[in-house]
Amino acid sequence: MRIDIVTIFPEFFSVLDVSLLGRARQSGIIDLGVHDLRDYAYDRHRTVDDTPYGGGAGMVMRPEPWGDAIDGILYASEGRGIVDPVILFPSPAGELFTQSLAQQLSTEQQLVFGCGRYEGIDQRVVDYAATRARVKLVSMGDYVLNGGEVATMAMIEAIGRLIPGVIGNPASLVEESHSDGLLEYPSYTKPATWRGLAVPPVLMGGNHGAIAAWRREQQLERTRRVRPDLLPPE
Ligand code: JEK
Repeated sequence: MRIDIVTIFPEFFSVLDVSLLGRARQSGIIDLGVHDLRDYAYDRHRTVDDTPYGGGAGMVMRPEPWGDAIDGILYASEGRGIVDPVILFPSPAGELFTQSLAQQLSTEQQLVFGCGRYEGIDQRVVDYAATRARVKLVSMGDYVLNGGEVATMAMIEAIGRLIPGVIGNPASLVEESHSDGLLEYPSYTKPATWRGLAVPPVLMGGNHGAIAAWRREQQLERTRRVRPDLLPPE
């Protein structure tokens, strides 16, 4: 998968060199390009923001650098033989980013993330991008961040680990896909007793039916308690 990121904070994404995604990049499964929006600015001060038409607090990102950055990325994609890229704009006004969306996006050839800052990006950038590619506004959740970078990082991690060959143990993904959308059960490892706290005896007994039933009950209890919205109605 090819991933492009447009941002005024390109250094932010240096952490993608390490860990799981770092190995996926070295092995060629993920090809990452990080683009500094200021390289596409029109003035020597490399300005990317301006005051909002109609008034209001804060600044809005001007469309011109965005248009040129997007054009450049899509032109390079054509050269790479990429057919139908998806452009994602993290936004508090976007559709909620879910595991289901992560799964859908993990099968795409190319994802382009447009990371806004300030109060966001001139709407015409999104409208223009939609004339050139499939475009989605996506939100990490109902809280306000300072920009799209942290959301992009989380989305890349969630999507990246679903790409075959990226995650070390594919059995974990198989187990996840059978979890019925409930919260996970609690996990334990050695030692059997730690600071007076024992591992639940059922897990020490080797009765696989009893273990499966216990884990299921833990999942249901947890989900009822903290995330009843995840349970099917009735
Ligand atoms: C992209 C800029 C910052 C801050 C004004 C007024 C109510 C806020 C934009 N889940 C998520 N939360 N926040 C983001 C996100 C934030 C961003 C940008 C994503 C670009 N900002 C900012 C204040 C406001 N709004 C009405 C909400 C707008 C995000 C994601 N993904």
